[in-house]
Formats: sequence, C-alpha cells, structure tokens
Amino acid sequence: MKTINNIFKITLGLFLIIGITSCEDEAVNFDLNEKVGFTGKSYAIEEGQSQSIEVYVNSQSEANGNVSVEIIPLQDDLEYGVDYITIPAAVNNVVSFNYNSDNNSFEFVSLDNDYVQPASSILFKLISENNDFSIGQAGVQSTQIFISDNDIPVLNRFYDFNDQTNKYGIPAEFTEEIIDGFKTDRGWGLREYGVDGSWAVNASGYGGDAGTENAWLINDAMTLSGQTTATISFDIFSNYSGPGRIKVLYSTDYTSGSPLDANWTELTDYDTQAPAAGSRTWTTINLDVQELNADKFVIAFQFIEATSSSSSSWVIDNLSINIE
Ligand SMILES: [Ca+2]
Ligand SMILES: [Ca+2]
Ligand SMILES: [Ca+2]
Repeated sequence: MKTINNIFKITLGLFLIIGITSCEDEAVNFDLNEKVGFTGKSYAIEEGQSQSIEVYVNSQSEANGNVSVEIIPLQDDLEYGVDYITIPAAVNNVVSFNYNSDNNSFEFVSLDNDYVQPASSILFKLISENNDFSIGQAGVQSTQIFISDNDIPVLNRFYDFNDQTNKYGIPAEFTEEIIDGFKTDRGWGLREYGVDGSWAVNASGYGGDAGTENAWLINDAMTLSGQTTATISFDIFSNYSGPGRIKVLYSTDYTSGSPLDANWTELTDYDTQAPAAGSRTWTTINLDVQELNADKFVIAFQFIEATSSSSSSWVIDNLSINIE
C-alpha cells in the first residue's frame, strides 16, 4: 500500500512538473511568437512607383490577425490622396490589413506629378490600436520610405541686357574669347543699340588695329540633369554692309579658355533666318537643339570676317535659352 501511495505521489509530482513546464512554455510561446515587426529598415523608390511594406510575426503556429500601421509624412506638404495612397486604403493615415501566411504586407503607392520637388520621406509605425499582435522591439517598430523626384527641371535664361550698362564691357554670365592671331581691340561689347534703344551686346570690327575678327561670345554653361531639348531665340540687327557675320554654335564639352579646345556644333538654321548685313531691321531668330544627351550646354556667338577697314556690325538683344 505504501509503495502504491509513493507511486501515486511520484506520478502526481511528475504530472504537476509537466503541467507547470507546459504552462511556462505556453506563456513563453505567447511572448515570443506573437510579436509583429517590420522586415525592412528602409525603402527607396522613385515618385510614381509603389512598394510593398512587409511585416513579420514571430510565431511557430500560423499567425493570423490584424496589423495597423500609422503613416507619418516627414514633410508637411505630403498629403494622402495627393502624393500617395496605400492599398488597402488608410483612414486618417492609419492602414490596417489582415496578416496571414499569404499576406504579410500592405502596398504603398507614390503618386506621380509633373513638377520638381525635393526628395521626401515617410515613416511607418506599428501601433497597438486595432492590432492583434504585440509590437516587437524598438528596432522593428518602424520603417521608412524615401521617395525621389522623377521630374526634370526646366532651365531658363533670358538676357535683355537692360541692366548691363558697362559700355564696351562683356555682359554678366558671358565671356569673350578671341582666337590667337585675330583682332583683339574690338569684338563684342555692351552698347545701347538694342531694341528701342535699350542696352544689348554688339559685335563690331571696325577701326583700331588692323586685322580680322574671330571673337566668341560664350554663355556660361548650363548644367543638365536629363533635359534633352534646347530652344534658343534672340533678336538681331545689322548695321553696315561690309564683311562680318555671326555663327551660332553650341558645345557640350566646353569648359573655359580657347573655344578651339572644345567640340562645337553650328546651328545652321540661323543662316536661313538671319537678316542681310546692313539691313537695319530687327529680326527674331528661333533655333532649337533636339536629343541633347549631355551634362552641360554652352551656347556661343562667333563673330568672323569683319576687318578694321570694313565691317558689318551685329547687335543681339533679348536672348532666351530654354532647356527641358
Ligand atoms: Ca513626375
Ligand atoms: Ca515631382
Ligand atoms: Ca535690351
């Protein structure tokens, strides 16, 4: 009887130990297995793209339950429905979805627009409200997405030279380069010979030292970031009918110094639009360059053939350069 009693006690003891161990396991399992966290530290997309934002739930059994995430734009001007949406849709910037073995994410969709913006970013944060899992440790409670703009800035330059009153000077944002061996004492200079007597830039070779002109008026480079089309327009006027003409050229590799060290493409459409030397009529020239594939764009006006004894002069005003 005593033996049987002892066996009973031992069995009861084992049962209790197993029971307690089992309870402890369940408690530990609940703690470890039902925590939700983000899988990615951060994401980077371009405007107009979408991204699955994934979470995981630590569970040895099949986890199934609701997950809620707060969407926190880190720039004030980012707006749900204007700049981004989520699938499923968020309500008051909280997106909720059912987590199960087939679905561990929601979709973030950046909406495309056609204007240039600084890069933006959005923080996603797991919240306990409407969430069936406990939230994992600090490192997985939030994730972030960086959205880069995909719009190409339009570059514009316009010169009416009206505030450029330094007679014979070279206008701001231009340099003059004279090719070695050619006349150095005339060339380009600011004069009040522009439209309606306004200031403009004038090319003349007449007088001074003997020689022939080869003077380049070169606009400071415009830095390109994906733009492919340049549209150029200007007004031009010619005095005197002697030798002397203008060539319009562009370069994508000119840096500084002699233009002969760079590659230039002549815009020969200018010649079909240009007024006759000495015609004394303002003429508007419209030129364009397509399929630009370069890091920069430089335009130049080359004044050639005029001499000290006889030359036509040329006035350029209202120069517009538009690149997109
Ligand atoms: Ca865009
Ligand atoms: Ca944009
Ligand atoms: Ca002017």
